[in-house]
Amino acid sequence: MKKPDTTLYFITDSTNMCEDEFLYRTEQALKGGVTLLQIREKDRTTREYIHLASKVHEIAKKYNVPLIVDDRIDVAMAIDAEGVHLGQSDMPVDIARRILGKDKIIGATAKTVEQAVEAYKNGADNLGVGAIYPTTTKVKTVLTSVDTLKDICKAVPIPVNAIGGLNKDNIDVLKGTGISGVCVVSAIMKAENPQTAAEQIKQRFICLG
Ligand code: TZP
Ligand code: MG
Repeated sequence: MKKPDTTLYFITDSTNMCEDEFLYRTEQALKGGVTLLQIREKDRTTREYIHLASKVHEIAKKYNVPLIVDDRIDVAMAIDAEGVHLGQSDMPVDIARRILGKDKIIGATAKTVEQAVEAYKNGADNLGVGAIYPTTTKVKTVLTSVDTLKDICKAVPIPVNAIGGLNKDNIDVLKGTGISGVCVVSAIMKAENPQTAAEQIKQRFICLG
């Protein structure tokens, strides 16, 4: 469980979508080859988050894809998700590790080599680095250069994923950086066909070699 395949890490966003549409699109993405799934909800009550996360978890299990809960260790525990993702203002990785134990996946956001090394030393299993490009997804972030991404990949032995504004037509800049995969929200969530979008992004990433 501790070695997630982060090749195509899809992060969901239910903004402006009814539940059925959201779950349908999430399942389409899984059919398209998503290897790791994260539920990311910023405006939900705890009860709503648990409700939606447990539905997503049921779907993810059908495809044998681990589910990561963004920010909320309590929600992750409530639904027995496979892991959590923690940003720089969320619970520190070492505390989350102590609470969740060694078998859960803990991912962390890093924008500098220092943050990456600290997260790794504190027990993070994987890192998300970005934003590489400006994003239309609601998030407080700044741009991270491809050079910093490369330096982070060299500095830590855990999988590093690029994130932010990525789609099938702009990931070539990531060639040679040492990343293990890409994190994508809108390029899949808002695609006309989430399954095809997932297939194409995965294919393009694999072709980068
Ligand atoms: N962290 C940095 S950028 C981002 C997060 C959560 C959002 C990425 O979304 P998109 O739609 O793939 O640009
Ligand atoms: Mg967060």
